[in-house]
Order: sequence, then structure tokens, then C-alpha cells
Amino acid sequence: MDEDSKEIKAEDIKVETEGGASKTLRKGSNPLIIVGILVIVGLIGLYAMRIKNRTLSSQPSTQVKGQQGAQAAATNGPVKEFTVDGSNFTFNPNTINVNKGDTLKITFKDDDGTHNLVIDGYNVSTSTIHTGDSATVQFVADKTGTFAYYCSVDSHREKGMVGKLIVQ
Ligand SMILES: [Cu+2]
Repeated sequence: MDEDSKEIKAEDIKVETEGGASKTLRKGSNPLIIVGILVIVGLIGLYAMRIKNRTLSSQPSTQVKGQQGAQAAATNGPVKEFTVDGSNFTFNPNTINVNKGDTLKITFKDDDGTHNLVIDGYNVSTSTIHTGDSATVQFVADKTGTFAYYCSVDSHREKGMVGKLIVQ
């Protein structure tokens, strides 16, 4: 049945064109189909690439958003972590240098005795802890200056539990 219909088609072509031309058309019918498929595949490919380009172009915009977010965080400065060891009666280190805008994360480790770490200039203080414990405070160093940090237990400050936070 299929072959019959093909022959009919071929005859139709023959009617419209001369013998030689109809042969080439008939032979060329398969390549034409292939070309047609290639064109369709090509169009699908182009369409797929367009979609891909769209998703690719949308990704940088989210990356830009991410960078803006990072920049927004950068105005607060990086988080700078410090560990301050406290013992009877000293802080180690007893000087901390940071830049204005830095976020400070200070972990106060109590190596010996009952202590705390207080920074009046920033309204920051840890709870009073005991040997082996630690406490963490985090804040943004948003003003320049030299601020004392000290232990407010008894007369520990006078005995030497005092240090300097220098914000430049
Ligand atoms: Cu103390």
C-alpha cells in the first residue's frame, strides 16, 4: 500500500515535471526529509540554546544579587574571631586590634578561677564563668578608639585582668 502511494506520488511528479527531473525529485525525496528533520532538529537546538541562554543570563543576575549581599555584609566588615584566655590575674592576649566596622567574635576562655570579660565602651560583657568554661560575645566594632576590657569580679581588674581593644 505504501509503495503504491509512493508510486502515485512519483507519477504525480512525473506529470508535473519531465522524466529526468522527476527521478531526481524522487531520489531527492529522502534527502529532503533528512534536510527537513535536520532543520527541525536545528530549530529545536536553537530554541533549547535560547532557553539555556536565558537560564544562563538569569544566573549571573542572581550572582550579582549575591555579590550585592556580600557587599552589604562587607559594610559591617568581616567577622574577626579572637580567643582570650583569662586566669588569675591576667588576660592573654591583652591587646586586640581591629578595624572600625569589623564584627568581633570574642571567645573568653577561663583557664583558672572565676572571671568574666567586660567592655564598657561597647556595653558588652560575658557572664561570670569558672575554670574550664568559655563564653562568647559578638558585636560590631562601630566606633574607633581604645576600649578597656577587664574582669569585673572582685578586684581582678586592679590585679591585672585588663586589656585593650583598639578599633582603628
Ligand atoms: Cu577575674
